[in-house]
This record gives sequence, structure tokens and C-alpha cells, in this order.
Amino acid sequence: MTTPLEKWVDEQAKLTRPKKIYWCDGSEKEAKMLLDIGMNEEKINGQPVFEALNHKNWPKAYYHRSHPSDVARTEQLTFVCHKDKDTAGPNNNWMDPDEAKAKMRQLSEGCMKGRTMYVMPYTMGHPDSPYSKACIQLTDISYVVVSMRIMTRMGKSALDKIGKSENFVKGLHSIGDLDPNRRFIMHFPEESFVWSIGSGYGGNALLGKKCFSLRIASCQGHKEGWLAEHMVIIGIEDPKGNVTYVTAALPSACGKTNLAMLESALPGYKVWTLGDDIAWLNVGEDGRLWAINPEAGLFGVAPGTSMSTNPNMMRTLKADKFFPTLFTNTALNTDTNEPWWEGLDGGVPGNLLDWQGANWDKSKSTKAAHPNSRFTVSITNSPTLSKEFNNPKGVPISAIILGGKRTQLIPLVCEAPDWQSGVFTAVRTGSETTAAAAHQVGVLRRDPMAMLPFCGYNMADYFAHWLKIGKKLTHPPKIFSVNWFRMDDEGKYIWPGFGDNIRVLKWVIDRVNNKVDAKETPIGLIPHLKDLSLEGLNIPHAKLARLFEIDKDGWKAEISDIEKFLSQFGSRLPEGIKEEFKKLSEEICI
Ligand code: GTP
Ligand code: SPV
Ligand code: MN
Repeated sequence: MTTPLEKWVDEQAKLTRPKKIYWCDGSEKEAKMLLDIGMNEEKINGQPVFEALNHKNWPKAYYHRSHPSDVARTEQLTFVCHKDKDTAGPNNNWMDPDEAKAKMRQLSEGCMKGRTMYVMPYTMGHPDSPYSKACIQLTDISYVVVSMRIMTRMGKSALDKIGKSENFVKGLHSIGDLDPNRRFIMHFPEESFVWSIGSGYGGNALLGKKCFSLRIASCQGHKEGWLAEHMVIIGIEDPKGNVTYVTAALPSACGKTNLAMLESALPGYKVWTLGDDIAWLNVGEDGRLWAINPEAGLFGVAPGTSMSTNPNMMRTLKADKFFPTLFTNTALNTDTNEPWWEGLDGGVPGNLLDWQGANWDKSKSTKAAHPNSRFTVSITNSPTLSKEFNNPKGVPISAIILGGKRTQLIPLVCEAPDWQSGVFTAVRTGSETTAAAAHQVGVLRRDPMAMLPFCGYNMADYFAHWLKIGKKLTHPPKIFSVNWFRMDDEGKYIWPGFGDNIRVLKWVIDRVNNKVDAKETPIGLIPHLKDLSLEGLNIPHAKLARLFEIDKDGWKAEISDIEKFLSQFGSRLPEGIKEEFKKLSEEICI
């Protein structure tokens, strides 16, 4: 008897026509075999998929260069295919599911000819967790398999979880011919199915990540009463040893990985890592919000990572533990065969190949590493890994932090007085765009809950879902906004950021634990400066004040921008959000 899984794999093979089908077991031995295949057989753009790096200094490291047209998520080629357009909402590109499938069938016909189809069984979340999901992804490129082995829990436990059931998440991926005109990332939420062709990069190709764990999972959460969020999960330990669990939503390339691995600048405080990108949030029987990280690895931005900004990440990358660690589109030091990127410790090496493999000319202003070059490494390599990481129940959350990259206006930290106003704070969050997606960098866009590119359904319904979850929580987390990126008149960041962000986290947990008061302002509650632990920091008082300054004219412009954003959702916008918008407008305009 063939199982539904076998039947599905067989159907996809009939369409894509690989020369061979290989079922992955997720073992280290298999990863070694795939690296060999990637170094010796498979090619991208005429080059081997992998190169071994200097294993003396980077014990498990391998290098990968993606196609130059394929270096970031492509939001314009990403579609969510609900039956009707309104369910997808103004926040998604939409295509009718039948039309999308016809298009994809045409592009996929024979696309794996001469290649191997790898069948990857994996779970998102610990297999024993009631919140985890069993998934299958098919792909035709070793890089994706090796990456998925790092990012998910791959192997037999997933197959056992699926068994004879039809109830598994499906992903069909082919690198195709890498022609951007034939590149699509299509989501079919009704069937928990993702179909992606023409890209081998990150969130376009590792379908367990953004495609499933956010776009599809957000739809599942909407139906089933939970939340799939673009959030870090950390435990903050105080000098007495008490740990407070917090999540933080920041848009792509705005500091989540750095926050998740933070090395505290305050003695006695410590941050424990549970996740750096995605959190699934469930309402517990105790009326608290519980978080699990569905992922098992870190897919982080390389540029800017160093012993001074993120020492724990450097230790993670150099750990002689999980096999392997990947570096994608960084530069390459040809004297030492080590990866290199802008911001790494030490000087600029004499001989570098840039991320496209050309000799890098220092005198030119181009970057040697692509700004969205990344590492892929197991979270279990991290010296700060929380002992709760594998707890199937997850951890109870006391605070939710939201933020973005705002060089003006938004204060360093601000608390919402209650859940509804907190949800509105999340809804109105804006951020200046980064290199994580292929679009113009540095433009302000609204990015509610850092989910604009990842919410798989109409965001108005998503806001309503957040409000509804709040009603189910008898002990809701407090909600805060943060902004590490406010600049002075010279265009320099005022706040030192990184390890010093613990000073803000300390205030957050002091508020959670009712240790300090806060100052009321029209936009929410801000710290009394005396309650921020600023010892050892050398910021003049006037500059500090600037971090909390409320510029009323700036806020008036902000409000009209928020109004414009919200108007897209028309009558679908929930009453609670309209009420909060009205309150903020009145507070600012009096
Ligand atoms: P994704 O993986 O795309 O979701 O990104 P992320 O949110 O995990 O961002 P990450 O931590 O990788 O940081 C992105 C960029 O922001 C890097 O260049 C960091 O050096 C920079 N960055 C992170 N934290 C801070 C901070 O506190 N202050 C400043 N000024 N820059 C920061
Ligand atoms: C992001 O862009 O938010 C990422 C990288 O974490 S990707 O996996 O490409 O989505
Ligand atoms: Mn991310």
C-alpha cells in the first residue's frame, strides 16, 4: 500500500522528471556526502555549489556563492493564492490558485531532468511538541538540503510523525534555470503547500522558513487560535538568577539575530537564546502566552558581525560542533581561505575575492561581501543556548517587543498601557527598508509586527486575530516598542546598540516585575532617565534626551502616513484599531 506521502512524491516526480529520487535521513554522514556532491558534481552558474573553507580557524565551514541575480527574497515574485483576493489582502501579491498551479506546472515540467530529487522529511518545532508540524520538502540542489538540515529537525522523527497521514506540510522546490522571469514563490494556504521555482536563496528556497513557518503557519494559526510571528525568543536572567522570557519582532536585517545572542554590557545580566527569527505563540491553559521556536538553526546577516558587535555569534560560527556551517555570498580571503565581510575584526585582507568571485579592488567603493550575505549555523552551537530550547511546551512570555529601523522620531523604548494599544503600536510600526529583500534600501514603509512580507492573509483580519488572542490571555505579556537606530544631526546613531541594548531590556523586565514607574506621554509610557542603567556609557544628557524627544510635527506627519496605510484595509479594519488610531491622533493634535 502506498502512503499519501509516497503518492504525493511520486506525482511530483512525474511532473519534474528527476533522474533519481533520494530520501534524506538528516544524518551527518549524509550531509558530508551532499557536500561532496556540491563540491564535485553539482554546479550553479558554472561554479561548484560548495567550497571547503579553512577548517583550522572555522572548523565546520563551507562556502557557497548564489547566482548574482539571486541574493535576497524577491517579494514581487512571491504570491499567496487564496481562493479570493480579499482573503490575501492588500499586503500580499495574489493569484487565483488554479491559474497559479497551471503556471507552475508549465514551469516545472521536466525541471529536474538529469538531476536528483531530494525528499526531505522535517519537523518545524521539536517533534514531541504539541505545537510542532511535520513537513516534506522536495528540492533538486544540495545547498538547500544541507541548509535545511541545519535550519530544521530533519529525519526519521518527521517521517514517524507523518506516518500514513495526509496531514503534512508540502514544499516543492526546484532551482530551475535561475532566470528571474521564471522565478515564483507560490503559497497555497488551503492545502499547506508551497511551490517555489527559479531561486536557490534563503527564504525563497528553504521552504520551512518564511514560506511555511510564517506565511502558511499564520493562516493555520488564524484558523486554530495561535500566532506565527517574525520574532526572536530570549530569556533575560537578572543578577538573582530569575529568568524572564521575552519575544521581539523586528523587520528583516533590523537586529533580531544580534538581540538573540546579546552579550550583556551590564554585570550580572545574561541573555539566553531560544530563537532569532520565528516564534509560534500559543495561549496556555494558564492564560499566559507560550512561545516555541520552530527552527533549529540561525540564518544570519554576516556583514557587521564581529567580536565587538556579536561575540557570541562569532563563537557560534567557529564552534567545532554541528556539521556543517555555511557562508553564502560573503567575500573570500584567498591568502587564508577564510570567509570575510565588512565589519569583521582585523583589517581588510590584502587578497579578496568579492561575493561574485572576482578579485576585489579596495580602491573602488563596492562591497566585497554582499550586504545580504549570510551564515547558516546550528543554534546548538551557540554558547548562550537556553536550556529550555528543546522544551516541547516552549517558554511563557512576559513581554513582547516591537521595533524597526527609524533614524528619526521613534523613541528608544516605549511601553503600551494595555494589550489593545500595544497591538496598535505593533500595527503602526514602520521601518526603513534593508538589503534583506530585493528592493530600494532606506525607504520608510509600514511593517506591522515586522510581518508585512510574511503574513499569509489579509492583515486587517490578522490585527483582529491579535486582539482576539489578547482577550483569551488572563496574563497577557506587556507590549513595548524599541528603536536602536535614532540618529543625531551628524547622521550618527545616538544609541550604542548591541550589548548595550541590555540596558533597555533591563527596563522592560523591571516594568514587567513592577520594579519601576514610567512617564506618561501621548505615545505611551517612557522611562524616567534615573531608571535606565546607564553606568559606563558616555552619552551627553542632551543626546539622551533626544532619544525620548517627542516631535509633535513629526508625529503629525507620522499619523497621516499611518492613516494612509490603514485606509487600504477599508471596512475590514477592526474597531479596536480604529479606536486606538483616534486616541493617538487626538493626543498628538491637542
Ligand atoms: P534577518 O535575518 O534578515 O531577519 O535580520 P535580523 O533582524 O536578524 O538582523 P541582524 O541581527 O542580522 O542585524 C542586521 C544588521 O543590523 C547588521 O548589520 C547589524 O550589525 C545591525 N544591528 C543589529 N543590532 C544593532 C544595534 O543594536 N544597533 C545598530 N546600530 N545596528 C545593529
Ligand atoms: C529575512 O529576510 O527576514 C530572513 C532571511 O530571515 S530569509 O530567510 O531570506 O527570509
Ligand atoms: Mn528574518
